[in-house]
Amino acid sequence: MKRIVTIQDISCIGKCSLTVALPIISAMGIETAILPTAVLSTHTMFTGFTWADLTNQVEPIAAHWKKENFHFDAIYTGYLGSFQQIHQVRNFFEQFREQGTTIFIDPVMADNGKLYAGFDLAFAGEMAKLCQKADIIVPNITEASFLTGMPYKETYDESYLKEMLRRLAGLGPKYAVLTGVSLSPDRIGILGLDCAAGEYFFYDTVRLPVSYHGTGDIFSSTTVGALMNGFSLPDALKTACDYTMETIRVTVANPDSRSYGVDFETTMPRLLQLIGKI
Ligand code: PXL
Repeated sequence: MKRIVTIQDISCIGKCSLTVALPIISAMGIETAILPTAVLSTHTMFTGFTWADLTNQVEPIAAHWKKENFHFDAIYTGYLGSFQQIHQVRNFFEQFREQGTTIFIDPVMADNGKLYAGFDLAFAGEMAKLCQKADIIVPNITEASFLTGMPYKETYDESYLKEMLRRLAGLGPKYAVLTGVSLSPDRIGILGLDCAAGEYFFYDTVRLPVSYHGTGDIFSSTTVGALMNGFSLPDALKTACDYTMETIRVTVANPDSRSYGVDFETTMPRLLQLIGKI
């Protein structure tokens, strides 16, 4: 069985980060080790959340794993809490990257034109440097604007997105993928670039006029799970778009759904169908 490790926070309630990555990637038949960077009572869109920083645990945990000779087929990073944690993640890559290890960075820090609470431009600059180490990066357009210094635009065309991807490629990853790309009001999807080949790939699906927290983490987790199941990157991204959209659709239709996240638990069987497990 393949094993990945995902490095991000635990938001105890809120259906994002590790409470999404662990069930989704495990359900896809991949052993999912976790390296929690912080424990929060909820994600940061609630007011009054608690925060216990685990920065001082990252290095001892990595050292123990090294001693036990654990190997990972992929390292997937999401929400990181500080500058220092970016440095720790860089060291982690150096310690655990082997031939064939996929390094997948979701540079979670911003959306809708704004940085999330607690992040600043210095953090974005450091995240941009970390992207050099990645096989795949999956920023949304806001994150990509902070990573590249390009102005954020609410309305844009394909040439803006392609320019953004070329600048992301300049950071040094093998593949850059823009998420949440919408080239017409009722469609949403991804535009990716194979940086060495200079080839773009695109996929989109129906867009519903709603927005939920944690959908980016569902998208990234599904992409990593599909890659580990042998899917090509474009096919893994297509699976992630379809599963995320289906989950949003089911959540909107459920009168009892929670406002703080989507019902990925309900749509898990659909995910297993999409990857051909059932
Ligand atoms: O879904 C991304 C995410 C992860 N973890 C925490 C967050 C967010 C987004 O705001 O607050 C703690």
